[in-house]
Amino acid sequence: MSVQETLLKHLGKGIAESSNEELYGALLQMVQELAVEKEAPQEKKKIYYISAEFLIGKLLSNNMINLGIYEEVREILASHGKDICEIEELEPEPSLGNGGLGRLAACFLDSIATLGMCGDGIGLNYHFGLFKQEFENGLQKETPNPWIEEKSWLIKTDVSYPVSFRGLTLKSRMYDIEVTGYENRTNKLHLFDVDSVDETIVQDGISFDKEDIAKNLTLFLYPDDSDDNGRLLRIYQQYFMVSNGAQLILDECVERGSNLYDLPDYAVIQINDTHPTMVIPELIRLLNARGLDMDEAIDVVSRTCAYTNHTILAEALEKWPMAYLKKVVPQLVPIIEILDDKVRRKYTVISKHSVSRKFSEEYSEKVNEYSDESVAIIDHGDVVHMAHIDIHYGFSVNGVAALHTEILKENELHSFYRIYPEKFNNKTNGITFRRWLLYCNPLLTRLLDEQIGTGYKKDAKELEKLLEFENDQKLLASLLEIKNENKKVLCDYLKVSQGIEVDPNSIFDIQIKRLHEYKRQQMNALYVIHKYLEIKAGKKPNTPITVIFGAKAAPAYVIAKDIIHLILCLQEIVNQDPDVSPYMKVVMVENYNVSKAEKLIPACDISEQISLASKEASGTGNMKFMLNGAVTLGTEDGANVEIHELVGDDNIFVFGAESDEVIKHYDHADYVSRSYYEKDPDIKAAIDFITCEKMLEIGQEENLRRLQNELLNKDWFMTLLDFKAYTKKKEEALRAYEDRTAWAKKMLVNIARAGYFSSDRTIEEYNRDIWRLKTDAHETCQ
Ligand code: 26Y
Repeated sequence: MSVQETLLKHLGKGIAESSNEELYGALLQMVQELAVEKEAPQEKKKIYYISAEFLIGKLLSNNMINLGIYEEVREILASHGKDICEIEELEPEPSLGNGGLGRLAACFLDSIATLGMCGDGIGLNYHFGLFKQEFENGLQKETPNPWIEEKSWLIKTDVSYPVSFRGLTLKSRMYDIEVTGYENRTNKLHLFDVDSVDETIVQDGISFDKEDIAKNLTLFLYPDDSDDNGRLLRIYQQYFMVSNGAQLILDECVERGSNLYDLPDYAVIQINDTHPTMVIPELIRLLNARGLDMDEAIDVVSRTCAYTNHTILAEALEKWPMAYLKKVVPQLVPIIEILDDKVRRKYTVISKHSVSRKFSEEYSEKVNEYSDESVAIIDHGDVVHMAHIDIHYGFSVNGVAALHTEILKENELHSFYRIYPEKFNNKTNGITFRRWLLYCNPLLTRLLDEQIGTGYKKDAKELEKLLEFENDQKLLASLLEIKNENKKVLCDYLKVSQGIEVDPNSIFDIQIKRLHEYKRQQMNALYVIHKYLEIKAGKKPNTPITVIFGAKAAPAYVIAKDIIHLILCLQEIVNQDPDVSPYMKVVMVENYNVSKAEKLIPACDISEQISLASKEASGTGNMKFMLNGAVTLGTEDGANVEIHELVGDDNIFVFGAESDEVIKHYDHADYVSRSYYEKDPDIKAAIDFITCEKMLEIGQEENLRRLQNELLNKDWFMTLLDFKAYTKKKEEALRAYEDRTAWAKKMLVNIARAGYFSSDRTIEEYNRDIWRLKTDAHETCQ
């Protein structure tokens, strides 16, 4: 049956006579059916990607692209007077993640299926995704963000497992979402839920009864990116996820022929940060129950699990007090104690005899330098260090960008690296080009198709073919034209959605990511103040600039919310000031999410990646911007370092202290922000402005004073250290923009070199070094 016939079958009436809602429903059903048809046989060995977050974003268009029917559907609809974009708008966005880590998991699922690998995701079916952000009186307000409707991507299965907590056993329910690969197989995202969850217990914004686990277990995605509160519920969620995951994995592997002793031949489990770490003791417990003794079970699990670290921020490394675990999952406690005991014994043996078959003499001395404590699982305060379980009892530990992995090896996890150098490896993050180029930037996609052919869609490295055209004036002009078109589309959207008018001929400078002090949105805000004061003093820029922010702050993260307040106040002051607004505008996009990113990224000229060096593990927004022809203004942090290497000095604007210097400041505790304020009149003026009369007139004094005080007396992420270098580099970038041809060349080089950041490359490396699935010689189980 043709696409048109199938669509009509689901509609039951003509396209022109159908409403957009009816068309959306029919398309969803049709795509669902086509996806199921592409489910492929299970292979012997399978990758299970287990993650508390899968920030999948809207799926309709993405799936149609992967199934190869997007263009056809668009044309059919258009021929009946229907606009596919309007239909897309009807889909609610599943925001089942906080930010980078969750979006990475979604990109990885796309690439795993696209590369034809047998692999599923395992997570939780949160009824409300990351809170919806509204601005009210210049402050962030959080409201629930429902996404599950009558017609949805969720397929209810009859798979169910018992999961026991202390004094409470719940029966789970598994829902599946089809994961379509680009012109390849369909895999699954398994999301676990409980039927008893009750959405009516949510009251007054996003608050609810934290005690009633049967009703609240999968109600909400945890809205903190790194701060912790409501900790017990988080343990309930994590255990529920991993216990279901472990039971599913064991059942599936047995069905494929495993006798459980050979589990590593059937499964590899990638643990996405420490949130799913309890899968290790849970699998050991389940294997014990199925007849393996403790040592056998530990050995099997250790050869099955691999761990990815996404942060070096101490406050984001999960540590659970033993008392909490005893309260929620007492059955895991004896196992964790055994895991800790084994680690401690090993080191006692080594330190007593200074010999070991595994370690050379010199090596074991090195181990002695580090007290047993730094690698212990349960510390003297009876707190369990989740990452330590992963590192001792997993076979692989990877960081997410070259610099990040080096910092893990040399600093954060150095004592582990001394013990297990062979476990450590880097896997620089990547993004799926299907969503972040083909879908979000059709104009650029079409230009690339015409210029270099379509091979880059399967082999992203082919984007380098573009380099041949570096001096092709016509192509350079087209790149500028496309950027301009995308900027116009964004202008229209900003006008309609937020009532803000922006000049499409201004320079679009964009910083979109979670709000966190280490990401330094406050530094960008200080730049806005600096520029405002300059324009007020008569120093007008040649080309106007539009500074765009988008960010959600964790509800309990006070300073982050103060920074949002500062930006919203600046938006008002700058945009209302007739002396300034012709030259500069500020936009804080409300409720930043995946769908908004898809609109913002293709329209960007300057990509702000300004974290304090050493703090951003990788970043993935930086890659999305580069791929869409934005030029990075950034520090030598995370994957920016690799972007710099790939594009060369001429095609990126790099500034600021490097990670070694930053780490030294922390080691010596010698950074004093106030001294920068006192030394430099520009810094002083910008900081003083935060609480000037004009600001206090429109803003909240408490918030503004608290933020100013933080910057002056603490500034833990060294905003003032880099402020001067930042403004200088930004001015350089703004000047460079004036030479349109030279700028277009920078755009071209960025697009051409972005191939490395395809998540297909990342996943191939995971498979080559960690998962070792057979991808061509099909070894199936039946
Ligand atoms: C412990 C809990 C509160 C928590 C919840 C979410 C801790 C961390 C997170 C999320 C972390 C995260 O998103 N990390 C980001 O991962 C990306 C993918 O690897 C990186 O690109 C990015 O630099 C890193 O901040």
